[in-house]
Amino acid sequence: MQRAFNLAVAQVGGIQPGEDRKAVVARLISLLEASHRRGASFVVYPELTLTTFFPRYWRDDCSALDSYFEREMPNAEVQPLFDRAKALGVGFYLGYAELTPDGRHFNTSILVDSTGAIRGKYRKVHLPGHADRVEDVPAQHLEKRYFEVGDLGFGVFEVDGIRVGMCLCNDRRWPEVYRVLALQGADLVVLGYNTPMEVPGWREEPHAKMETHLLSLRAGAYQNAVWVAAAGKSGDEDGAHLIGGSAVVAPSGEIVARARSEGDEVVVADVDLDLSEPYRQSVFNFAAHRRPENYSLIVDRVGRGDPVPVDFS
Ligand code: CDV
Repeated sequence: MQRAFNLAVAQVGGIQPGEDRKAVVARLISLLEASHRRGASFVVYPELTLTTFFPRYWRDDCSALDSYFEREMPNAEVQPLFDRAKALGVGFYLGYAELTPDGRHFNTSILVDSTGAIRGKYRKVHLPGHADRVEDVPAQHLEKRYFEVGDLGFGVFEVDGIRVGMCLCNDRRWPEVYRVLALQGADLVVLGYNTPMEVPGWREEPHAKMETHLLSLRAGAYQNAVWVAAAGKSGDEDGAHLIGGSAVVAPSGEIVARARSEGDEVVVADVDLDLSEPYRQSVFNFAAHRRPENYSLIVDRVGRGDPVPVDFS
């Protein structure tokens, strides 16, 4: 890929429980083709793209949900997406539920280059929600029950000549994620999300759902001098409402492209990776200005605690 290229974010409208992989993959291919027609050489798909957002369902026996997981990638059902992308010379990011050969469950994403080769993998670290059943709510959010915390860290991968970092949904709200990726020279951070309006125990005004989503992307991009591209699963899913707002954000923190609907929609942005340079050479010149000796609390402490005494005598 050139330093300047067209980047597509493929927002996917709600996927209903009865919709099979074949139908979903057909939708993804049509979003891919629309992206390609608009000149895109890379497409970002959502988190858990291939099925409905199943962590909303309680099952006494977790293995009852194994049908929502992929045992290999690509597999026969997803192969047509890989084939079509390769034929068009388009790379992509895809989120899916991963079941490993030794029976581990992860919320995973991959980076695929324009030749169809998988160049990177990420397993979600910040799992939101809860592990126990919550009574009297329209939907559960059981990511802490159905997935293990990711064990691959935050990697940056070379994809068609550019450095790409990944994360998934709730990760986008944590500043440490972008900084760890930016410290490895990421030019672009890509992510997928499923953000339901109703999450048990999550108190936020309805208008703040979109605000905090976009704020997180913008802050991550600006404070780390990277491009950020985020694709959501959006709209109605089995009676639950997921926010839209799939977007591409420049290193200035400005949103340069954003979905208008809550359905299947391609958003294309004209990305120039070199627009990061002025920020990298001035305000966010990490080598010149960072003072990590003052940040040790970030890794030494997890939760909020008491102030650390300061000797100012
Ligand atoms: N899938 C997610 O990680 N969703 C979370 C919330 C809404 C539970 C998010 O941060 O969007």
